[in-house]
Amino acid sequence: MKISKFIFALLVLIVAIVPAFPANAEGEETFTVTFTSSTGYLFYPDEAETDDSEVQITVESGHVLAEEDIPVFLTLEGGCAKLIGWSPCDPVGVVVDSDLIFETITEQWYFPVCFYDYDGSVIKDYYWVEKGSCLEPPPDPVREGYVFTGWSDDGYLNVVYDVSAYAIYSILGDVNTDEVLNTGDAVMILKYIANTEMLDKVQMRIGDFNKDNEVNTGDATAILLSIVG
Ligand SMILES: [Ca+2]
Ligand SMILES: [Ca+2]
Repeated sequence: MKISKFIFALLVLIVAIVPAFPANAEGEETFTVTFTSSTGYLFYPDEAETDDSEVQITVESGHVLAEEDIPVFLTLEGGCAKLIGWSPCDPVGVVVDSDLIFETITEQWYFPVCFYDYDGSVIKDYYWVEKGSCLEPPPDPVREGYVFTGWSDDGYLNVVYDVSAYAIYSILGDVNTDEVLNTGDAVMILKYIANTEMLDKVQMRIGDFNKDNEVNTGDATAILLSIVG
């Protein structure tokens, strides 16, 4: 008697629980497939664009996920990510037999690139640049009493990280590059004129102290006068 009561109670319990399982109109089981992203929005093209970072679809058990089931990824405003896959796997072709969650795998695809002068002022800001871009640097900046010799970072030639390129200058006349204008510079120029010292291309520009487009005794003299004066 006790056993039949138990069985009856069990049947009541089963009847109470069974409708709680998700089922569609035909009585088939359904599951929820969730797509989520921490780096952008997800949406379906035929629906209004949203700012959701998570979307869900409900499908029948056994449904095979197809391209049209996968939401489109859009990087967050001001962001820089590109979708490169899904975790734990590519959803396309997956047979749904339980609730599933797919999360975007993204990588940075846009990078800020900015050229600055020695004082931190912006010379040219390219803002967000696509990975792998090769950019033109801005024209050589001009600084009184100095010679522009290049940029601190040449990452703009193949952008794969955030690039902050600062203008590098040498003191005009400082051919021995000891960061001070001194008699050593004048001596080096005189040795160059006497063919006993070589100057490279950058040193030639630095050594043209009087800016007559050549390195000559006038530069050595002007440097010495500048030191004395
Ligand atoms: Ca020097
Ligand atoms: Ca000169």
